[in-house]
This record gives sequence, structure tokens and C-alpha cells, in this order.
Amino acid sequence: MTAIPQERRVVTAIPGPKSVELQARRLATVAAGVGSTLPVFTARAGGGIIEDVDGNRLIDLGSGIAVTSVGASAEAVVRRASAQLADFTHTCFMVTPYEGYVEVCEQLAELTPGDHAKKSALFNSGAEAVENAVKIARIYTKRTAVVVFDHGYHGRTNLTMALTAKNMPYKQGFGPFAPEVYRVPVAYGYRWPTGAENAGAEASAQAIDQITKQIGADNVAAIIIEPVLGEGGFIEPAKGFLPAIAQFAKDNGIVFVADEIQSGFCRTGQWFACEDEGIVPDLITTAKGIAGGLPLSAVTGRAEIMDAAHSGGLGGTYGGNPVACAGALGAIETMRELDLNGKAKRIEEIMKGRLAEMQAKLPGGDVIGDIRGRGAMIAIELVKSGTKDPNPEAAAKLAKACHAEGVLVLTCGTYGNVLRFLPPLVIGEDLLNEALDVIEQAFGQI
Ligand code: PLZ
Repeated sequence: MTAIPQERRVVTAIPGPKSVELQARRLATVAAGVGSTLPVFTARAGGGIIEDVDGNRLIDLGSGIAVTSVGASAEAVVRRASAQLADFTHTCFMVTPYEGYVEVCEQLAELTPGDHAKKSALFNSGAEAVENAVKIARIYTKRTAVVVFDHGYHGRTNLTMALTAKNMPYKQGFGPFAPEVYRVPVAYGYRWPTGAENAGAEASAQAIDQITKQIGADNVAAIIIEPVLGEGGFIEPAKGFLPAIAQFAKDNGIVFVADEIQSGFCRTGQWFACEDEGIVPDLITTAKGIAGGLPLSAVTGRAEIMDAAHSGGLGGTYGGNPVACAGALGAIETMRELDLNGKAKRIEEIMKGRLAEMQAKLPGGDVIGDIRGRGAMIAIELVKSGTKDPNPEAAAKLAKACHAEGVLVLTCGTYGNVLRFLPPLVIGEDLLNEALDVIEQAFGQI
């Protein structure tokens, strides 16, 4: 396999003619409910580049939604997964086990916060991990209620749709939803009515008040939160919020679950984002970045909680597939060897610096209402000039202009007005700066 040149190259319209042809075939046969941000068909990808079937090379600021942190063809992932493929593709861990699964669980015990005894169970998707965290918390506590937060995202299965805040496109028409799910406020600093400095204390007090008055703390099995809310708009709960909620959970025998599916595995410059405020969750859900692009997810947590389910109570045919486990071991090896936490911090420094310059200097830069995020999980929230009114049109126009110039960016947010940047952590600094040049130019088109 030859390495992909790490340079942007636009040789056709985007999408180009071969992609257009493939898109026509796709529309005829792939269900309309499955969308794509940019209908450019991939030929190969690696480092900070996605090369399409027309020979264009796009700078990747999406990582397949925070998955390919080590790149989409990382040497150690490819080497280990290929060797595993040749040995055996599957036995089913529930039938005859294999070492790779155990090794991934050992790594998870070592890397996740806290030095207590930990155990893990492996699954395929993020949603499946969150569902299993709820199963485990319920059987451990013998309670049923689950508390989640405004702007939270946890998946698309029936239970995780109920846990997810945003209606369109995730929930509309797909109900009825699972019962015993309750949503409470989160400390969204930028939009907190009395100001960001009050958000941590006030939002946690409101959330706790609602839990005690409306649900009853004794009925709550789990509180589930993303330490940086991803799909909801890269919202970092204001300081003090997470510790207050974690303490409340502890005081009331509630299992505190950190959903680090998007924020975990070096993405925010720490192995896990909850480390920034010293939080030690009871359970932590991981997926995405864990396996360099292979489908794998996990629930990791206190041994006594993880062991509460009876033998045979957890599992699934493919959970912890051996090829995915080999990929995870390769991804974790790469993260350690290349110090991807350090790289994520450097990406934050470069991106926040450049974005702040754009906000201050560009004509129209005042549509950037907020610049936020940590590590290589950075976003700008776009507003109508001189207000805090969401400006989803600007987000869509900026994304479109970037795409046309060969820079892949994604949008998110409850109001659809957040442009988010999730580069592979292995992206070169020149390439990152070139992508920022393109973003800067795109402001001329809104
Ligand atoms: N928890 C925090 O970010 C997945 C969703 C993309 P799955 N986020 C990307 C989309 O539109 O489907 C996610 C997440 C957090 C859970 C999930 C769900 O992970 O692997 O997509 O099931």
C-alpha cells in the first residue's frame, strides 16, 4: 500500500463525475433515510487526507465523525487487523473466547480514569454500549429511571433515541420511545440566561432539583452525560457542573455514566475528557476512536457494578469481534507511540488561535458567536450578526464553500448552527493551516 500524498488537490468539480455516477446508483438502491454530508465517494484515506474516486484529495476535518483519530489507514491498525483476519475472522466470544478481547479490556482498565478494580464488556456500536450501560446500571441498582441532559446525544436505537435530545432528524416519526427517561438542564455557558460564569452552579442546582422533585433520587439507576456534548454542539459544560452532578450521583447511589464515545481516546487532549475536572465515572462508554475505524465499543467500570449482570445477560454475536479488537490494540499503540494527546493539544492551540483571528478581523467575523472545544474537538457557533440568534444558514454556507475547495467539515448543534472540526490527530500542521486558510476564505461567501 502506498502512502497517500498529504496535500490538498482539487482536479474536478466536487463531487466529480465518477462520484456523481456512483451517487445516482446509490440513490437507486440505498434507502433515502441514510444521508451523506458530502456525496464524494472515497477511494482511499490516510493521515489528514481523503482521496476520492475522481482523484481529488480532500483535507479531512471530520475523521468519519471522530473515529479515525490515528488516521484511516494507520500502519499498526492495518498490520494487526490484517494478521488477525488471516488467523480467524470470528468465533463469537460467547462461544470460544480469544486473547484480543481480553487485551482490549486490560487496556481499558488501565487507560480509563480511577485506580479501582475495573471490568469491561465489548460491543459493536456506540448506541449498543450506551444501551448496555443502562442495562448494567439498572440491574446493579434495581432502579429504573435514567437521567440525561438537554442537547445530549446517545444514539439511534429505540432506547438511545429516547436518551437523545434532538428531534429532527433523529427521532421524528420513530416513536414511541422507551419509558423512564428524564431530561434535565445542562450548563451551556454561551446560552445560559444569567451568563457563562453562573452556568455551572445554576444549571447543576436546577438539574438536581428536577431530579429530586420530579423523579426522586431513589428511583434513578443512572445519570448519563457526555463530558463534552458532541452532536449537541461541542458544548463543554461550564466549570463545576460535572463535579456537582457526579457528587450528587455518588451521594444518592446513582451510577454516573460518562458517554465518551465522541470525546474519548485522545480526542480532547486527554485519554478521556472527564479527566479535565478530575471526574471518575462509575461507568464509561467508548467507541469511535477506540479502534481506528473498525466497529468496536465498550462499557468499562467499577468491577462490582459491571459484575452485577448474571452470566449470559450481556453480549451479542459480534461484540468484541477479533479483527476489531486487533484494530483497537493497533490504535491504542499508535496513540501512545505518537503522543496523540500532545498532538490534540497542539491542534487546539493552532485552531483556536486562527479562529480567534478570523472572529476579530474578518468582515462578517462577528457571526462567530463562540469558539469552543478542547483538543481536536473544536467548534464555532454561528449567530446572526450582533445577536445570539442561531445562524444555521451561515454554517451550511461555510460548510458548502469549504467542501467545494476540498476541505471536509461537519456541522452539528441543536440549532444546526455549529461548524465543528474533528481532524485526525495525525494531521500535519501545514495541512491543518491550509484547511484554516480555506475556512477563512469561505467567510467571504456568507
Ligand atoms: N454517544 C456521544 O457521539 C455517535 C452520530 C452520527 P454510534 N455520534 C455520531 C449519526 O448521525 O448517527 C455517538 C456519540 C455519543 C453515542 C453515539 C452513538 O454511537 O456508534 O453511532 O451508535
